[in-house]
Amino acid sequence: MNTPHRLPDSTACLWMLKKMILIRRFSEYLIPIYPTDVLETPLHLHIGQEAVPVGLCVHLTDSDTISFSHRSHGPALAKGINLQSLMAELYGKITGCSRSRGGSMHLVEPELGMHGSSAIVGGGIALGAGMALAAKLSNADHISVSYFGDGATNSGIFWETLNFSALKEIPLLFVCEHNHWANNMPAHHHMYGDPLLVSKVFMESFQIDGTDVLDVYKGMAQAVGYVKEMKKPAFALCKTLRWMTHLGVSYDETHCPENMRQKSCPIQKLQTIMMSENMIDASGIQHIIAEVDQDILDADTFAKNSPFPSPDSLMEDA
Ligand SMILES: Cc1ncc(C[n+]2csc(CCOP(=O)(O)OP(=O)(O)O)c2C)c(N)n1
Repeated sequence: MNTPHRLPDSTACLWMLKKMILIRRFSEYLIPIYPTDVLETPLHLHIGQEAVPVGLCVHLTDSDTISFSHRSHGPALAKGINLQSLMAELYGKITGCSRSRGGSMHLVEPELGMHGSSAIVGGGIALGAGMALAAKLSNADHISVSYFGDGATNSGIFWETLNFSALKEIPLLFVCEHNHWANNMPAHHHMYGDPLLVSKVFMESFQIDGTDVLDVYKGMAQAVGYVKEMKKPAFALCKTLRWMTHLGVSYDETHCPENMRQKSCPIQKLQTIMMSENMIDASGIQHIIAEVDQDILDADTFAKNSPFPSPDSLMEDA
């Protein structure tokens, strides 16, 4: 946990608090909707894991690119995806960010560096590397982020991309959101040791407490700063907890019961520190929640009122 004198300024703290609340409230909003089957997509929620994408994205510019995986809402919202086009995509509407073709696992917003992701575990890692290579070849200043879960570290593409990016010195930040589970398989069943031990052979590596947004803020400042300055790859391992079952909207009471969730809640941790530093009070927090909830309601109305794609458009983009 950061000591107060290392706190980011109040603008950064407020930004991070708002983004984490947005990811949390957006996810919670979907919980009762999902079982009614009006959403045309599976859902992999980010509840409890908000600190990782938020503590990362606070350091990224709109030009920095990012690829992520099936668990996409956290990084997409942290990077700034339009809430209405995200909601419409979940409803399978033509106004969705992928024009209804992608669903939750394929969120795009090119203007903000989200050019595409992959639901194939590990697939997004290579997309991130491609974007980093493009940045290098065009002498651009921006960097690329490959954002993935611990389950992706046993895929061949992970190792290939570590090797390729170190060899070619591309500006790529690997961010492993290590929530200890790949579907229903615990990490020690599919992972030999800790990916950080191995990544250190290839590149500069950072270990981060992914349940504490201030630790993510600090670690990512170093990791992002390194990639931007050295124009070389780096690796950030963020250990966090998966509060939900792998898929869907149930809390994983077996592996992450209520007391564990309370102790590890990244939003509670930041709120407590900000309140003790007089950066915000209880009514300020309520105000943020009310604003965020209104935005979510507006997005829901927009999505519901949007049309489905017409059958004639089936082969468009094919
Ligand atoms: C190549 C491939 N194998 C299997 C799957 C099925 N699958 C979807 S998500 C998942 C677990 C991924 O775990 P992790 O990468 O740790 O991400 P998390 O769900 O924990 O965020 C699996 C096995 C898939 N989509 N792609």
